Amino acid sequence: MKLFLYPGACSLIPHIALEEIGKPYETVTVDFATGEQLSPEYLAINPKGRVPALAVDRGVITEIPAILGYLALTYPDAGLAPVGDAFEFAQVQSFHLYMATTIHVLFRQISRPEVYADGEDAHAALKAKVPEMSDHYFQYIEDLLSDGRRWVHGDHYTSSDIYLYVFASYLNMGDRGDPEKIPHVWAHRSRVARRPAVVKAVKDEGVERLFLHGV
Ligand SMILES: N[C@@H](CCC(=O)N[C@@H](CS)C(=O)NCC(=O)O)C(=O)O
Repeated sequence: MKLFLYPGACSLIPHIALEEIGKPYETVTVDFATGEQLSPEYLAINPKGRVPALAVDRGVITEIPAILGYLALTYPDAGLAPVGDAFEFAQVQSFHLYMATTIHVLFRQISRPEVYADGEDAHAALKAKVPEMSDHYFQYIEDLLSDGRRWVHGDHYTSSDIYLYVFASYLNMGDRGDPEKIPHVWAHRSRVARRPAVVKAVKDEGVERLFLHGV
């Protein structure tokens, strides 16, 4: 397996999942600084011009929820999702999609405001709205964790925990929501950060400052 990533980007989620699985894989850095994600070579791999992309024996998989679902089904022994129970598996997919379609899309208003509107004033307005909506979207997860559960879905660590950990860590950037409003999410982040697979992937990407800060 070959994972196309950019250090510290959302591609860290499948990178951690691959570490948890423990099977051989390699990583390829797509250099956003030079716009490599839009190069003809990379667009031939992922025509969407984004990371992550996971190349496997049968082709390329894009979209984090799809990659995580593939890994969970292909390596059931890693326990990244309850693949033997359709209802519980749907809960994991539901959480992945919540992260992908709400929080991830919201944070893109900061990293890529130009895809939503033109002009400096519009970009400033898009960015200014993020902290309020981030607090709102994270509150749903805070409520979920406030019954004292250790992991997102209860007693078992799954890929949902990886997804949450990465996006909660982005709050360290200081421009997108208040960690103090979500103490259960923040404690959960520290639990995930103690896992050897997480530390390994974060260190391999050289992004300790954002992802291991304050854990
Ligand atoms: N829906 C996609 C989103 C992927 C995405 O937005 N990736 C960002 C990095 S976090 C990216 O490649 N950005 C490059 C760009 O927008 O040019 C997924 O879940 O995989």
